[in-house]
Amino acid sequence: MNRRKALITGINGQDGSYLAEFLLAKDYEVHGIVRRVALEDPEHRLDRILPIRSKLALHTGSLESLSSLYRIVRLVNPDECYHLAAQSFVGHSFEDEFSTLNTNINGTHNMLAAIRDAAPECRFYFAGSSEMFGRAEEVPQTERTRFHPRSAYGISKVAGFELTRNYREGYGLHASSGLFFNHESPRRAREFVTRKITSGVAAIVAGKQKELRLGNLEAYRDWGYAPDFVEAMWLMVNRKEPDDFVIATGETHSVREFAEMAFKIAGLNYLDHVAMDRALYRPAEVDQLRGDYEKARRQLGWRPKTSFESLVQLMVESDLRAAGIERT
Ligand code: G4F
Repeated sequence: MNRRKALITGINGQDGSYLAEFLLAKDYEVHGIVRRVALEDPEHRLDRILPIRSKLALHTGSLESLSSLYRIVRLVNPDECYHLAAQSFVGHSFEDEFSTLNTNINGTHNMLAAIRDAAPECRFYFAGSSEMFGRAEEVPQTERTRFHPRSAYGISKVAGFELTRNYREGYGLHASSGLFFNHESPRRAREFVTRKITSGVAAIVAGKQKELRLGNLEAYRDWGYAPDFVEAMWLMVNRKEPDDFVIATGETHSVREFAEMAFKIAGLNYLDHVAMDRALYRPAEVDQLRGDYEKARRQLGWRPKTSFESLVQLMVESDLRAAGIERT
């Protein structure tokens, strides 16, 4: 039997790399779209997929270019497409609203149009975000909670979500969106607060850094473990009917709690090292996110497997190891 073919945008991101490993383990033929500059500098730009690179088929293309995406989709003729690529750092979206909106909205639109025209039987997954709820009017947030995004990033994800829904309803595409709450791992980029904290802890233990400057410590997030979450993408795509699902842990913790626990795991008191920096506050903050994954539990049989404590621990330990600190 022919192997099923999956095409992933953002394959070298945290989620893309875990998803590629997940699909390879299921014997998929895995294709990824990367920028040309990434192939020229794979050690740095393809770092997360270097161990599996020989098992992947990589294609150069740009989300901004419908024709390049159309060409790749026609060539690969995938059974499943996971659209994960985006400008995903909310903080940066305040500095450059225009490129965030352009890349994220047009990128999603171009992918959907390429699939519709070149491979209409291909099943499509869109990486939606809990940032779409923004100043949420209810806690926990469900698939029925109204969107009130608080950043260009959140707005771009609402637009991508609506485009995906419209291609499903208008053109009959098997297109689903995951409303993913924050999901972290040792592969998280250091600009996001969890990894900034755990890599900061390791640098402090290694004596390379004295303090860690953070912004709003009172923001609450529903933090899960990325490898648990990518499985939900696959479950959605392989469901008979396309639909949208909240994927979350159902627990919420503050940035302060994350920092306190991360420092404690390394035997330190966060109060001795964390400095608050007003410059790191966002012009509009999302104060509290907590997702209700009941629909995913009932209809996909999905549930998170990794607790908040285990997540913080595995991230701290990974950064300590990377800093050359062996613990007993
Ligand atoms: O780690 P963050 O930058 O993640 P954020 O903004 O919640 O977004 C992440 O999760 C979304 C899912 O809901 C994704 F869609 C999105 O792509 C991304 O992966 O910030 C978390 C919180 C914020 O409230 C921020 O204000 O941490 C607060 N924070 C406090 N100090 C900080 C810092 N965030 C960062 N990045 N750096 C700080 O120093």
